[in-house]
Parts: sequence; structure tokens; C-alpha cells
Amino acid sequence: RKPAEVVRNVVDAAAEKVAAALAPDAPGAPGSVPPPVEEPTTPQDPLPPKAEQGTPQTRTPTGARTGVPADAHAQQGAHLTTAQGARLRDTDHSLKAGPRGPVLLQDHHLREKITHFDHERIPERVVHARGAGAHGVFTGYGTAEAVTRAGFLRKGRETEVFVRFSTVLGSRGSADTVRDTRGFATKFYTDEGTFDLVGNNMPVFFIQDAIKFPDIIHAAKPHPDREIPQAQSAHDTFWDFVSLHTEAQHHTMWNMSDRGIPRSYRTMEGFGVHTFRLVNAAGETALAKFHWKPKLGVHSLTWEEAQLLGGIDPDFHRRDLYDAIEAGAYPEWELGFQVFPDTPEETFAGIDLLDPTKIVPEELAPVQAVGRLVLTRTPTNFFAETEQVAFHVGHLPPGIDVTNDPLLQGRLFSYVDTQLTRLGGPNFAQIPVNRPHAAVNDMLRDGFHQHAVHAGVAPYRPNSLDGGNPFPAGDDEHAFVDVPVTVAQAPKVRANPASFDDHFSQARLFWQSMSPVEREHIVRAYTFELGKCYHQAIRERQLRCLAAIDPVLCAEVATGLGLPVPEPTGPLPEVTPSPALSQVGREWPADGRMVGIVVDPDGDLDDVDRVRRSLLAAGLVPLLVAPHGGTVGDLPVQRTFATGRSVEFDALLLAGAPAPAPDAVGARDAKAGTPGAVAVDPRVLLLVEECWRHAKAIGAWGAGVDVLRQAGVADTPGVVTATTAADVVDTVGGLLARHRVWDRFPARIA
Ligand code: HDD
Repeated sequence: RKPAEVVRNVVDAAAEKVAAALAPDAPGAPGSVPPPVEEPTTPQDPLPPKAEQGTPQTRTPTGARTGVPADAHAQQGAHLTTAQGARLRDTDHSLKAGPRGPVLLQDHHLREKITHFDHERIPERVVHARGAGAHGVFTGYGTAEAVTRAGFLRKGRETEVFVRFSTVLGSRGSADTVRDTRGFATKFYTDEGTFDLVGNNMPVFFIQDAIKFPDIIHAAKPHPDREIPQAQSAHDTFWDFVSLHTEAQHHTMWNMSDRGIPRSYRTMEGFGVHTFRLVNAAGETALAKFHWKPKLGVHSLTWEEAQLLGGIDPDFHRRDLYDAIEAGAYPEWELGFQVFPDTPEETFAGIDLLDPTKIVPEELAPVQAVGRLVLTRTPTNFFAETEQVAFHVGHLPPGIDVTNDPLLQGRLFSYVDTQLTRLGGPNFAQIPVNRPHAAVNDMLRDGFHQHAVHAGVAPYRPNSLDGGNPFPAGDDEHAFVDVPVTVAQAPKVRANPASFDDHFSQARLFWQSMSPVEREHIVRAYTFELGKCYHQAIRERQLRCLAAIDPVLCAEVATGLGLPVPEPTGPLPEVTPSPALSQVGREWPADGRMVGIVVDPDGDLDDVDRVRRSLLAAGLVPLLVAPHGGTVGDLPVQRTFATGRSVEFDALLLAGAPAPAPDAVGARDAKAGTPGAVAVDPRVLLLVEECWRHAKAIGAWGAGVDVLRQAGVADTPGVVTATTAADVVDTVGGLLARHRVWDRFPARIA
């Protein structure tokens, strides 16, 4: 499917769904007869995959399209069978010696069913275990042709992709919204071979050399004795390591910033982190860093939202990804390159391009867009696709090569090695989601889980028996280019270049680039995390690191911890802030933003309907919140006072002042003598209070204004009241473009 055809606006999709829900014969519509929900008694065709899931992969292990029916890899036929295809009468009872007798060992169906079940789990990823994925399409702009020969970047060239987002530290069942770095791994199925861009949502890394990877991960994972805490860095071993191994300080600062708690995968930037070497058709080279820029801008949760969501909806990010795709609000990013001359020093503006703890500020080297990624399809099966997808930084197409970054070099070993355990052998490239879409003729043979039936007798070169096949490709036949860089004559050492010793200047650059509210968040994050450490000496050591970054940051955190502020460590480096690093102060499309509308079933529902339609028309997603489920008037209710919680909404509208529902606990009477006092369901007040505290736009009209008064937030920044609903909705839409009502946060730290 072409992106232009598939990128429907959320408006149409959501409007269609609403219209369908409102149709007189729709299930649940007033007066309609619900279809019986019973187990069918005769075989029926299974449900096809949902439209947005597409059909399962139908490529052979060698990449050619098969023409095999779409369900060839799924379950076939209506009858229950054994794994060998023998039909079965019963799967509910074991074979026994009489109804009360012992189970017989000869029950081959029981043994097969239980044995397979016993082996259903595979080892989770040693890092990035929790993730969610989606299929999509990448379209090249043609703007990179001068610097790389990679075919998938040609103008208008479309390439299928699979993207997996992840958290680093938590196990498979951990919560989505923890404070952590996020993985952003993209598999481009190019016709010149698969390209994996295995990046993160932060442009720097904790360590400079891959040999330290086990150290940082052992420190960051839960404590080995008690296996806590899960999925987070707020503990002693993490802070012990990063305060001793100070090259981690820059990445740690990113984690403590709002980047560590994204609002959605759709609102994250992505980074290739390392510098790669590009080579063009003429064989000329350039160095480059890869960036993903989200169409919706970069937005984060607040820390309280992230914590609440950990309990209320631990699947918040994956749900958001799937819901957006299913609603037709396809997540979108532009791929961009920062390009640098390939000089022998491998530096740019004095920054060592081989040091993965450093960025090159965008103000010095602008990010140039080279293509567009649109995610259009959710996986059909989580395990088959998202769990089994295997990325590798060494999967490179002609035109993109590696550099000597010592972190990248070690990764080149690790990504295949880990799959041998995780996916059980060397043939993981034959798993459907990992199959290249280019023809494969690799002379690799046999091994566990070999799916290919290789013809021929000569998987070796040279040979005469298979007609000399396979033949090496020439430059003009899309062969991969190993750039012939000169390797310096140098002594064999275990050492870093001197430039790698600067551990603090870019952490300071990041801090200096933040707005006051972002600084406030950073201070609170450090204070929270260090406050969770048991060892005083570790807190004090980290405070000394902060003193080397910025005295204000250090003093604020020390005050929060109740510890003395350490002495300055010496003159601080002069840095030029990079405004591009701040998330605050710009406007972005509000497409797909969620707006909760609290309705009073006895209020003016025509007005509510008009508001809902105008939000849809603006590309926003309205969710009606009512005292009970089903419908209010003709309108479908999406959330009740029991199931709706503020953290799901980007903005809140109050279309009335619904009286406490019968299941309300702790409902108070209207405050006597308070102007406009009404009795409001305490859960509605909680919605308002939380939305206000999380700096979300709030709007009300009519009796809804009384609720604002009752909550004590009327006439405060970002709280919009007007006589007509239309005026309220207009203003709230404008506020949403800025993501939050930033004025509502204290801005103490200038
Ligand atoms: Fe890694 C997984 C990103 C350094 C070793 N890494 C993994 C994933 C991402 C990254 C996004 C999840 C892929 C997926 O969704 O399946 N890793 C990074 C980035 C790094 C980085 C951006 C630094 C710039 N990684 C890194 C080092 C090593 C590894 C230095 C080892 C020396 N990473 C692995 C791994 C994983 C992995 C053990 C676990 C599961 C897997 O590979 O398939 O090989």
C-alpha cells in the first residue's frame, strides 16, 4: 500500500466509527437487537486479520514472493487438529481409565499440547525486553543522493519497514511509562538487503566503549539480591556506577530530563547515536548522524502522570501506538542526516565524532530531511513479529558503512551473538519478520530450525557443480562497499583518545539549553532518584558530579536531599546552548490528541455533539466521559466516571455539571454559600484537579463552569470558559498545539 493512499486522516476514521456506532442497526444502538454471542456449533471460517494488520508475511526464506495463500503460515481449516494435522474429537478431557481413573500416558494429544505449552516462552531480550512494534513504509526524498548510493533513499522509492520501540531496563511485563531511555529500532527491507537502524530516543550513550556495556547494564538492572527495583534507575547500583564512571553523566542528564518519560512513541525523536560513514556513487565519503523527527513534535509526560500510568495503564505506550494506527492517525517521522566532512581527524567543530557521549548541536550542523516514515499496520501476532524481530547494527546496505566508534564496533559483535540464545540458533533470518526482501543466496547451510530446502550440491566457491553460483557482485550490481579507510599505524593499546576525557561539558550544554520548567523537572528527577538510594556516599558522589555540571542544579538537588552543597570543582566549561534541545516554546500539529468531554446526561447534548464533531474535524480524538456506559441520548459513551482517568487525556472539557453517580464514594454536598455551588461527583473533581496539576488545557461552558469553581481552578492560566462551546473548543485547540499550559508550572530556575 502506498502511503498517499493509506494515510487517512483520523477525522474520517474516527467519524466513520462514530457514524457506525450511531447507525440505527448498530450493535448497542437504541432499538437495535444485539446479535447472539454464543459458541458456534458448526465449523465457520475464522475471522480474517483486521484491515490494519494486513496479511501475514508470505516470503520464502530466500526472499522471493511465494504466491502462497495469505494464511499459509497461520492456522488453517475449521477443525481442531494435532500438530501433524490429524483431526481431534475432544481437547477438553484427558484420556483416562474411566471417568474417575488415572490419566493414561498414551494420550498423545495431551502430551503434545502440554509439551508445546511448556516451551512457549523464549528468553527475553537481555536489554530492551519490553517493546511494541508496527509495520510501515519509508519513502525516500532523493535529497541524500549526493552523499550515499543507498537505493532506499532515492526520490520516491518506497521501502517496507518494521519498527520496534522499547524500554531498556524493564523485563517483558514491566510498565511502559517508567523513566528510562527508549529504543527506536527500524528494519528497512530494502531491495539491496536489510538495513537496521538500531537507535534510541536519546542521541548519546552511557559509555564510550562496548566493553563497558555489561557493567552499565548490571548496574542499571534490579539489584541481584532482591531483584528490585523493576524497570528504573532509581537505585544504588545505578547511581554508584554513573557517579564513578563519569562518561555516563551526559546520558544520565537526558534520562533525568523529560526525554526519559515520553508522552507517546509517536512524540519521540530517534537517533542513530553513532557517526556512520556514507559513500556515494562516485565512491566519495562523508560522515553522518541519523535523526528521526516526529511529525507531532517531541512531548513528554509529567513525572506524576508517568507514575500514575504505571498502575492505571502499564501498556499506555503500546496501546497508544496500536490505537493511533487503527484510528488511521498514522504515526509519522522524517529521517534526517547531519552530514560532516570525512576528515582524518573525524571531528566537527571540535567535537569528536567517534565519541558516542557527544552530540553535534543542530545549530552547528542542521538536520537535513532525507525521507519519511509512516507506520500503517499493527502486527498480526505479537510473538511472531514483535518478539521475534532481530535487529543488528551490522545489517547495512551499500552506501552506509560503520566508523571506528568503539561502542559501535562492539555492537557489531553483540547483536548476532545474542540471537543465538534468544532465537535458538543461527537461522533467525528465516523467521518471517526477519526475512530480507532482497534475493538471498548466502551459502549458509543447516543449523537449528533450518526452514529452507536448499537445492544444489555446492554451497562453496569456487565451484563448477552448481554452475559457479553464486557469483560476487560488482560495484554496478549494488555490491556492499567496504570503504577503504586507512587504518593508522599505531601501537596496540587499551586506551581512549584524550578527547574522550571530557565528560561534563555536554551535560552542561544540555542543562543550559533547557527552559526553566524543564530545569525544574530535571532537578526533581535527580532529587527523586537519589532520594531512593540507601547509601549516603553515593548521593554525595553524584552531587559532586552535578557540581561539575552546574552549581544551580547541584544546589537545588542537594537542598532537596537535605545534604550540604559540595565545593565547586573548578571553572566550568564555556558552552553555547542549543535551543533545538528544548521541547518547550514551539507549536505542533495537535492531530490525534485525546480530549475528554465530561457530559451531564440531563444537560444540552446537542451542544456536546457539535463539540465532538468539531474536535473530530480538527483531527483530535474526543472521548465522552459520563456517569454510566452505553449512550447518553444518541451519543456513545467511551469512558465512565469509574474507567476514565485524567492521564489518558491531553485536554479536558466540561460540558455540564453531572450530579454524583450512584457508585460515587465520598461525594460531598454542594458547598453552601459558594457561588454556583453544585454537588459534583468526586471523580470528576479528581479529573479536573489532575488535569490542572499536569498543566493540561481545561475548558468549560454552561454548568461546567460551576465544576471549575468547585475544583478551585476557575480563572487560572489555561482554563478556558466562554458562553459558547465553540469559543471554548477553539481556544483549547490552540493551547494543545503547545502541548501543555507551561505557565502553570513554577519557573523558579531561570
Ligand atoms: Fe543495544 C538491543 C539500541 C548499545 C547489545 N539495543 C537493542 C535494542 C535497541 C538498542 C533499540 C532493541 C532492539 C529490538 O527492538 O529488538 N544499543 C542501542 C543503542 C546503543 C546500544 C542506541 C548505543 C548507541 N547494545 C549496545 C551495546 C551492546 C548492545 C554497546 C553490547 C556490547 N543491544 C544489545 C544486545 C540486544 C540489544 C544484547 C538485546 C536484544 C538484541 O540485541 O537483539 O545485543
